[in-house]
Amino acid sequence: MTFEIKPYPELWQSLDMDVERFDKARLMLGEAYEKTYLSQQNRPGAMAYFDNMIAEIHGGRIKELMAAKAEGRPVIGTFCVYIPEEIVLAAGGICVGLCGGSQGSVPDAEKTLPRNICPMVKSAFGFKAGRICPYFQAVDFVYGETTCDAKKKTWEILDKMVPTYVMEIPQCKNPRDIALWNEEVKAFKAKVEEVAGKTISESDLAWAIKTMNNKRRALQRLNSLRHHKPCPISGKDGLLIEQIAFYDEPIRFTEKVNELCDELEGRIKVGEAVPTKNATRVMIAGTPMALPNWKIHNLVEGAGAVIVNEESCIGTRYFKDLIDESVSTMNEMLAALTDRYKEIDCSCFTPNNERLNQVVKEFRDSQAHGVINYSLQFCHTYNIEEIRIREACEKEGIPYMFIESDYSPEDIGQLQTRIEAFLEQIRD
Ligand code: BJ8
Repeated sequence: MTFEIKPYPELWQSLDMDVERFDKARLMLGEAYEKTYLSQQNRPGAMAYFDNMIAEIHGGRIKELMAAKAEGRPVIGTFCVYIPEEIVLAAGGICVGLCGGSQGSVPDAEKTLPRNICPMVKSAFGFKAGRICPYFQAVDFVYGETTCDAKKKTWEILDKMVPTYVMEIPQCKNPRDIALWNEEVKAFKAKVEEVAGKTISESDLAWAIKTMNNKRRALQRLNSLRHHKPCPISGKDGLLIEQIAFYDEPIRFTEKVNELCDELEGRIKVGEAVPTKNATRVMIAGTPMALPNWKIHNLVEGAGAVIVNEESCIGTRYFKDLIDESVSTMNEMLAALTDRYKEIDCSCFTPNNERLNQVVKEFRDSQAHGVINYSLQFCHTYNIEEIRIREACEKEGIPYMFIESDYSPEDIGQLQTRIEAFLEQIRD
């Protein structure tokens, strides 16, 4: 049976979308999904839930968002894992990730933005400019951040189309920077409370912290199962779940990830492997791969290897750290949030030595044969940090390869050749 992303033209019309164009994009995404995902052999049965999430990505989940809005619960779009979702959840709201991973919306952005900036920023902006993303149409407002230049200047332009607020994320982690950040977290809470028409209580926030910690624990569990040799699930499926984490309802998502983990534990007991017992194992490090950016995973796994870890914000940077649940006053909890979020080792910080150690640690934990460090084109901070990641890998004797790419298919042939040569070199 052919996979289909379900059409909801009336819903899209009510969201003021370009329905005709979006419907074409829906068909293309469905085809790409079928080709990339449903062609895989020996997938865990519990992936059916995540397949259905994709089938309903432009309908079922949007209806849930609209139902929440009808109850007065805010829906807030974000672009970075530094924005504390716990606060949105505590106010009864929903947080959705709006990072763009599609080439289809880039030309819409290039009508306004410069061409030589990050494709993730262009793709996200293009979704709004072209009215071709129901999530963008559904949000009450978006909350950007000052992580990189491309993002922070784009917010000024995006604000003309959707109310855009900005959290100032410092670029260093000295005590005065953390104090500023803590103030920004408080300001975010005030904004969310204003929109929700509700004051967040201590018990609301404690519940949200627990809920998000549970979600992160489930993702940590999945990640450590992927580290098992042989690996019980493909990297494409692992990445898909990490991408869906930014759209799905957190409690349901946690349950479904844990169900999948139960199944994977069963697979490990009987030695079931994806794709094969001796598959070459690759770890990815670098910039996030937003839905539907499956380019590198497709190439690596298409060559018979398996990806066993993503050191990325759509990956371990999102879930490796938990929030201290032992504190109980509002100020303590906000400080605990700031404390946990500052552990995210994005390349926008200087210095960012923690990331060097983290890449080496994840390489060892995941029992990978080599690291592919991936940066989106024009991402200056990750591109320059590549030098130090390469040096750290060389020092530890870790086989290493760097890829800079965008969302277009133009470099696929060249990347395939390079990836195959790398896999050949690191094979057991
Ligand atoms: S914490 S990685 S989600 S900023 S790739 S848009 S940095 S030019 S995505 Fe990111 Fe937050 Fe950091 Fe993570 Fe700019 Fe680079 Fe593009 Fe980027």
